[in-house]
Amino acid sequence: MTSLLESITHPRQLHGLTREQLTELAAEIRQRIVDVVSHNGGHLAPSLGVVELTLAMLSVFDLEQDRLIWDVGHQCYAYKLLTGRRDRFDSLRTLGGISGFPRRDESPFDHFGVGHSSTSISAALGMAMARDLKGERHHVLAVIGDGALTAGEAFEGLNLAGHMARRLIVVLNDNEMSISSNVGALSLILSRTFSSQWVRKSRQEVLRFLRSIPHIGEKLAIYAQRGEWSFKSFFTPGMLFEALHFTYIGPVDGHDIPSLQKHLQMAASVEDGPVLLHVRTIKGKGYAPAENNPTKFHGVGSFLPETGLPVASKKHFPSFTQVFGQTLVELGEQDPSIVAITAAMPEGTGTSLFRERFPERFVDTGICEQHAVTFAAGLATQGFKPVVAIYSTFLQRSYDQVVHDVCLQHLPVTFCIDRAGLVGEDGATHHGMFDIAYLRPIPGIHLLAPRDENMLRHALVTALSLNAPCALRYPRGVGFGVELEPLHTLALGKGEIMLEGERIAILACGNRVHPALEAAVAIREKLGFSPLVFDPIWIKPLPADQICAIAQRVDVLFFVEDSVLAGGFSSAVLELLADASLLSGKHVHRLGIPDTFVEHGTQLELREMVGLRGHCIAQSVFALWDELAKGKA
Ligand SMILES: Cc1ncc(C[n+]2csc(CCOP(=O)(O)OP(=O)(O)O)c2C)c(N)n1
Repeated sequence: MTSLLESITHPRQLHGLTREQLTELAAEIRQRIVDVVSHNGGHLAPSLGVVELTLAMLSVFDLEQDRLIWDVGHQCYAYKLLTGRRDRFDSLRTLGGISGFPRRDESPFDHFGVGHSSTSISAALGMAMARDLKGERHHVLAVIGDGALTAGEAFEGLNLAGHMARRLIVVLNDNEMSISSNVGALSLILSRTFSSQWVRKSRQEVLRFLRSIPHIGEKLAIYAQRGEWSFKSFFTPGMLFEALHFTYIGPVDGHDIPSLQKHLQMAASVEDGPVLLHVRTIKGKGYAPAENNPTKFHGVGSFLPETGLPVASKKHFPSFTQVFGQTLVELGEQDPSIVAITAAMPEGTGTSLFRERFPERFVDTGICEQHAVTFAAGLATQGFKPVVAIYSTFLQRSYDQVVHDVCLQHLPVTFCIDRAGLVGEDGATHHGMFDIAYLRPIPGIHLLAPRDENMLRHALVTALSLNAPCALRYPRGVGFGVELEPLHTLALGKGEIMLEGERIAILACGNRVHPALEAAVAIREKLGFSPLVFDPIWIKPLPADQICAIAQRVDVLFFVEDSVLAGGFSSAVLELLADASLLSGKHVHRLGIPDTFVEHGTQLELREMVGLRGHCIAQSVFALWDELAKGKA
């Protein structure tokens, strides 16, 4: 049997398909998504949930004219399959393959690049204004999840959209889930439903009542009848959006293609301002393991498609995240002032363990990194010890809050920055490359880069003992399998010589210390002497005395960091040494992330690419050593 999906070469072909054909296509798309994600990993449940919505939008709108922005973009797999990337879909999230998120440089149908949440309404409104200024007529759509709608930026977008009153369609993809269950008062409003029978009955009663008012009654009834949806909005979540000057349509069954098409057309017909189309979907729809456990299947590694069980992994050791989560619980047992805070990532950050043990001292703020930080600052003013666990890339959102609300007021907030460094398959939007560079200049902050799981535990207990702002950064993935020691605090601003040596010093930070030690073995074998390997442990305050002493002992300084070179750890050390006039005559070589956005691939591939693996470090040392030898010859 020929596949319908294989016959789609342009999304406009969907306009001519029957209801049955679209339903058949939905099944084929689901199958293809499950097949590919079971190999490559990816955002399965979000993508499965919007298959019908994607088909309906593509069959109603002309995406060569109209603009469509997916919020976060992790749900775009069906869209990619239907907009020219079917043949490359097997390469999803792999090195050199297509991205897991929409990207403007990947397809003309990807109208806006995304990865971080809650940007869609703002971007769509900008596009709507541009359209109007240019005198064009196309539609602009933003598709935003109920999780993404919890963020401030989404509300800022709604607020201005209601004020500007431009033609704009916001499709709310409501599956009652963020990664975990959605949180906040908004989610309670969204789940407010009344049976349509109840709405119809009430509608008739209200109309009868309005008509009975002398003189103006008939007019009032006409206003009330203006649209069933706007009437319904009094009794449904629409109240909120109507108050923001949106026309509210819905809720609509997000798996009923004809109904979606009808309501999308209705939304497209509204001329006088923005519309919010409320669509109810089931996360993971059509694949039982994902429907049954949408949190686990939000983002997954490889799994067996028949069962949904993970493919046996080579993971031998617990991840940094798990070690952090367990240690936080251990510390929470001893110290009732510890409060754990996450911004919609309880599982991802390991704070779900704390939530289970101390529900009253755990807060999931929703996708609200800015609020999470200021909220923590508030707790800290009252004698609590908030631990804010946020991925490096998402903490970028709360930079001002870290500066203004925490550090400027010297508040003891501990930032646990997971996914620091190259994260792998999620790619450019998700690498935690910048945290050292953006935190280092803030007065009063302490910054630790634990090299392994043991040091992560010590770093956490140290941070909580400081009574000052402190951040610790640690990477995605498994640790190095070191034996866990009893917890102890670390001496402030003291690093550790990991290996004594001569001539060359390798200053490696965080998760690059063990690979540097690996490189040192190869260097000793090949060059006949051992380099010195130093772990600063602290990026701020730097172990200045130790670093200056090392610089006086060797001629070659080698730096290794899983971070941008611009403003990162090596920059900090070079500033220190330049200020101390200790750089003259030194040969300096820096390994880290160059001044470019790094694409997607496995963590190993990407680390290899930028030269951060043990053997790459050794190769770089050999290359420099050869060059120096040539220079002397
Ligand atoms: C600023 C930011 N914080 C956190 C995330 C991580 N994240 C990705 S998807 C997601 C949940 C989104 O929920 P929703 O918008 O409802 O979409 P769904 O996955 O349920 O379809 C989160 C928290 C992110 N992408 N961006």
